[in-house]
Amino acid sequence: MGQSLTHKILAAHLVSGELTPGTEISIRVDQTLTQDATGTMAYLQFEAMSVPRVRTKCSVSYVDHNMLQDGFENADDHRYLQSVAAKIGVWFSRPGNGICHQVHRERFSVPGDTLLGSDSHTPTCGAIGMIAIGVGGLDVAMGMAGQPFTLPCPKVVGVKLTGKLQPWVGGKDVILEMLRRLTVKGGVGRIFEYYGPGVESMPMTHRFTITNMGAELGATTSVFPSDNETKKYLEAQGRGDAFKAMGPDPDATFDENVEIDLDKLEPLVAAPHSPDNVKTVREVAGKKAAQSSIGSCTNSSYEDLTGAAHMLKGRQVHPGLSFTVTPGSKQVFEMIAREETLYDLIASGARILEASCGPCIGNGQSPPSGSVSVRSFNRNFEGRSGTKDAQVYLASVETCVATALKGEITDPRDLGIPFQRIDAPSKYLVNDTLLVPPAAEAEAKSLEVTRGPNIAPLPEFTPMPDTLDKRVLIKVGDNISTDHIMPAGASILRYRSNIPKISEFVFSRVDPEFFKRAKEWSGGVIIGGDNYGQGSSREHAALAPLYLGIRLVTVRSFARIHLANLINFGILPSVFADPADYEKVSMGDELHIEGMRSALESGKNVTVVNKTRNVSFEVVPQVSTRAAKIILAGGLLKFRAS
Ligand code: MIC
Ligand code: SF4
Repeated sequence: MGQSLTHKILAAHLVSGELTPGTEISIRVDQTLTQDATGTMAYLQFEAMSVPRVRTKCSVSYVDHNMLQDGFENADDHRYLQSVAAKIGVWFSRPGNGICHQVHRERFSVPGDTLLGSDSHTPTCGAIGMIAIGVGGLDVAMGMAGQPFTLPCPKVVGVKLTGKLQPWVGGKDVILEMLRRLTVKGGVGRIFEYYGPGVESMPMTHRFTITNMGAELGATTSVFPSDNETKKYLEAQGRGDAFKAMGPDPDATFDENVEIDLDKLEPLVAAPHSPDNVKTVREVAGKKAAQSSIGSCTNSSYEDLTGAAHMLKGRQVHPGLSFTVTPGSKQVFEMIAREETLYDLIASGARILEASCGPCIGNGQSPPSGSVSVRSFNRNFEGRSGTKDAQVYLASVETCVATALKGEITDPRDLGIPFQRIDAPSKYLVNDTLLVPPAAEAEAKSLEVTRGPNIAPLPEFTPMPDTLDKRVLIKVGDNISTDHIMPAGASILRYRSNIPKISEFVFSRVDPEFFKRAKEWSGGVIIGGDNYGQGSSREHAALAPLYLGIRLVTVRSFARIHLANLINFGILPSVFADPADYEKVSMGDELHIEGMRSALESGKNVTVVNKTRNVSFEVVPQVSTRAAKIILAGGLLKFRAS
């Protein structure tokens, strides 16, 4: 029986376990990446391990999220990150060099390698034939320290692409079609492996968009074969020697199968407030829009921006709408500047932002109240844009431009502009001046790490208690994202290296009284629905609740990265044994739980007594034997030290 590419790469990196879905495996980590919003924690944790230098083939620290610098906090974090990177053997991508996933694919991606990144869109590099997984900062810190990465072995879903991308249809529409069919939880515990005749003709820029936004399916990662397109891409980056042809065996079989006929796809959008609320553009066309934005790690490549400029050349952005363009990297920015593409964008009325995450993470460019914003980004959770009642639609670059020209949501096919496919350049402009190599080992020893006053020490980690007497602090519904739990945006992101301070904002956009209650009640229990914790990799969504005294989260089901983060910091993730028991608890109920430790030791369920309602129910810890030990110890750092 033939092997999938996924199994080939996993098998080559397997340290323990077998490739049987659901069982625990550990894999060797070749590369890591961090970004500044999660990186400060990751490096503080790495420092806490007392390992002098990273033990990976290549580790890179990016600054791309917290770039506003309205106050000392971001700048201090950047300085800390640069100084610690030099010392411990990590490349440093300076502010201005671009979004981690865009730069990593350009300068560091290697077919067949594994990559762990403290950002949920790390799977972007899967387009080049890597197994690239988004995880919390602590897992990256462990990877940098040379520890294998442990995960439940995912199922492999073969996604057969047939046909060819039609004019005005691209990678964004492919992944939106996947989201339409499978939903934001359809990918949990799965790796999506793309193959088939439709792949051969698909340019890299579209592949990167698909693997990037596979994160929105909740998937472990997504992967494409490394083929002739990959070779051309790496050669155009001046890195042809990194190429290695890799793909599934011709008779490979998969655990599950999906097939998409590219000939039949049409322009799609994800309507508010979820990436899986997918409709055709024509279904929502005509809605007045106040903003259209191109950018983010999903769609801000050279080809994306050149295509946008081609559509905009000699035309004007609609006067009722603000149009922003954020290049994905310095490379993209330099190339469009050199080729006057930038001129066409500016002349049309576009507002050009620096190469960073920017509006995607709510750092500026919030749309007006109640307005429609159409974005080439990957997430449209309520309030993420910084405007709670904004209606954010996710779409391809072409749909964003069509909307910018018309001032209302517009299918690019209805614009009357001739379609021009933008070919990948045979040479990208390579200028790595903002990429700083680590200091040599001998020199590194004497280097000082610079810490600003915003960097607070990590919270204290204590073993799991046996008995919990706590109240239900909050009860939430399905698909709660980490943006709900631990919001981002300009006013909060600055505290990413200060857990006591950032904990004041936990659930603040869902329930402004949450922090006050958590303080008054000395913590409590969180109750949730399905797919709890979807979205980002930010471990602050576990660390800050821990700091507030939360040791138990009970929901109907979890998203992958958040589940791992809860375990890493010693919070017990559990699901209702009977999902209907969700109805047996309300906010404020007093709960009594005994025997947490023995339940974890024996792998048994935990009984929760709801004293307020005089009922009890069982919850099932979502832990492997190893995870149970981590929680008992009070988190991964404690477990490792013991
Ligand atoms: C996001 O897109 O939500 C982020 C901001 O990139 C996060 C990381 C973070 O919260 O720092 C992610 O995707 O993991
Ligand atoms: Fe940055 Fe947005 Fe990509 Fe997250 S999704 S890494 S915030 S561009």
